[in-house]
Amino acid sequence: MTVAGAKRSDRLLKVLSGYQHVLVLTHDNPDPDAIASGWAIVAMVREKTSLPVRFVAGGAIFRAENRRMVELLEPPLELVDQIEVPEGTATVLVDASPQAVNHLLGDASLPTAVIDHHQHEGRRPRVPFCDIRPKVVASATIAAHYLREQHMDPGPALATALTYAIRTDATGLRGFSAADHRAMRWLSLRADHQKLTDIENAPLQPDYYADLLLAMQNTFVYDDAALCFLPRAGGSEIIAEVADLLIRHRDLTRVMVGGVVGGDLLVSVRAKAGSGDASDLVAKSLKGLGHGGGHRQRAGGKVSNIARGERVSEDLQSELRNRWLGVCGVDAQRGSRLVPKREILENL
Ligand SMILES: [Mn+2]
Repeated sequence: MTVAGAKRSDRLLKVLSGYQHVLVLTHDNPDPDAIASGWAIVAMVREKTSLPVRFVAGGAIFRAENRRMVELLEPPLELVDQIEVPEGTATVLVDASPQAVNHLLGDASLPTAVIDHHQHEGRRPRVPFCDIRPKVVASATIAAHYLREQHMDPGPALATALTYAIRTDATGLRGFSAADHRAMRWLSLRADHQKLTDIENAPLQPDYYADLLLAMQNTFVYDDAALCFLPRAGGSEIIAEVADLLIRHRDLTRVMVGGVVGGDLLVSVRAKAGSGDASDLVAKSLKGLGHGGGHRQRAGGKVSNIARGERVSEDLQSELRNRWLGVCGVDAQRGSRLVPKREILENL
């Protein structure tokens, strides 16, 4: 079904035209990039075909900025617990890998189309349409490119979502590609910059400060690597957020943050450019225990059904600590606290 020389978005639309329904899916607990890029695909399908289309993801949205984004921009996303895929439905997986287990399709069935920018293990998925570009910082860059190819006006809400997606997904990544710059320039003229500012300054829940305090108190430093197990995590996003904050530490080059959400241990790993591959570090740390993947500088993973309680057991903590120090090539040692509160107070 390949149309030689055609634009990629034309090829996608051609593939979809062989179906009666379109289901756009993205990863669980969708982040701005997942929301915006899926939305753009929905908008394109709506404008260019007469096919009924739905946009779904599992999980929930916790991060204050992302909730504000959804409130202000109203993406056509439905959060659901499970999906039914009726006969004749094309499934379009956006901002996620078919091999990953962090989406509603799981690894049980292959989608019709994949649009993504994560590093994929092994061979490209054998699907009718596949556009994987690990060199762009966000799936939103690919989606914005499709809209331009189709001469579509995204409108201020979608343009704002795509802009916010690229800004947030670029956090900690080195190297905006030429395509990312082009997308940002195009989107910037169309985005609502007041709304963008409102999203970035979303009101924070009182709990957020408690989560942050607990995170700082539970972060241990081992040479230039850090490890933090959150005693509690309201959602997956606080884990990622703490990892993003820690990796900005001048002297740290690799960090791992873990927390229990819904009975699963979720981890976020960050590596500074030139200090190893985060997706590799997380995959090796969780080998045999769970799954992990992502980008060179930002990655995540999951160990399913670890405990009934909110905390990670001491045994699992020490196992992961040993593995983490091992993959980071750091000698086994007692960690020092990131924030040695007593010393700080004594030195006042
Ligand atoms: Mn993304």
